[in-house]
Amino acid sequence: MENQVRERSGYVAIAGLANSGKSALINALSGRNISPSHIHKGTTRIPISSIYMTENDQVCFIDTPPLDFYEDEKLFNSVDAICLTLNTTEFSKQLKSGVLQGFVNRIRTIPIIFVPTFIDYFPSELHSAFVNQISMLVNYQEIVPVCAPTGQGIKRLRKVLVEYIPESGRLFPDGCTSLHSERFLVSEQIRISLFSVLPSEIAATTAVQIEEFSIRDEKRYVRANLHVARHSNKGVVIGRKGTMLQNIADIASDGASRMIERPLYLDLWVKVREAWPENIDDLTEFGYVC
Ligand SMILES: Nc1nc2c(ncn2[C@@H]2O[C@H](COP(=O)(O)OP(=O)(O)OP(=O)(O)O)[C@@H](O)[C@H]2O)c(=O)[nH]1
Ligand SMILES: [Mg+2]
Repeated sequence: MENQVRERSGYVAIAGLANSGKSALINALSGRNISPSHIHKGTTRIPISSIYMTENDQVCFIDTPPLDFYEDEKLFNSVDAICLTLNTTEFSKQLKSGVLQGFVNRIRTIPIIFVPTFIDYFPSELHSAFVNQISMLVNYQEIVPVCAPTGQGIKRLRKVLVEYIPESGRLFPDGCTSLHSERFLVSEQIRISLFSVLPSEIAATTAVQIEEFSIRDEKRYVRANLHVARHSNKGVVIGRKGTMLQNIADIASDGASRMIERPLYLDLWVKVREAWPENIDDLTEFGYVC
């Protein structure tokens, strides 16, 4: 009898405290630079998805904002498995964190895979000590230590996660890379570029709002406003003779055109929306609150 190939398709959420390597992990697991990853705490503000596909398996990974600030219980209870990242450079503090323990206690029906991150800070002999400590404290499903930026442990983690995905027909069409619109993904690419060139406190308080998303001369044309939270930040984002803004546009259009596989022209404007991160109407307008 012929061996039937089993197809799996489903969802894995990535949860964890601020700066525990969630976004670096989704980028490594899905093989694409989709979610801004930066040392600033709270870089991820909205869940973002990235789909990994092989001939037989499809996994939609969902990166989430840090549990310290936000927990979308509905989302975490609707996935097939959760990767819970634990920054090993703050290992004891994170393990004892009330936020983390509360999360593990609340999520009772979804398998949790513990993922100690930043293991490149420690010699390999110590990695099993992290595994032992976690397994003494919680009723765990699996523990897979990783270093997302170098790719260490990523193959093994993918293999482990796929086992938690149910057998089913393919949920996502071939070639589909994310559940988000191209427009949203381009705005996140612009955010990634802000973090790579601006001081992090300015990048983190600059909202990207796309005003026009059209096709012109067979190119994707994107006009976007960068809303800074202070008047004094405007000059920094523009830079001397516009060099900083040009730099942001170059990095963002390079990343975005690779992502959407089409040439892209990016027209960026800097506006001031004084103290927007403290204003609920502004947060809603910029898509950070539903
Ligand atoms: N050395 C090392 N750096 C890492 C590792 N994982 C992530 N980083 C870096 O740590 C910083 C924070 O990583 P993120 O992926 O943004 O962390 P996060 O959990 O998504 O952060 P928030 O969205 O703010 O909650 C970034 O500069 C990453 O490049 C790792 O395993 N080793
Ligand atoms: Mg993040």
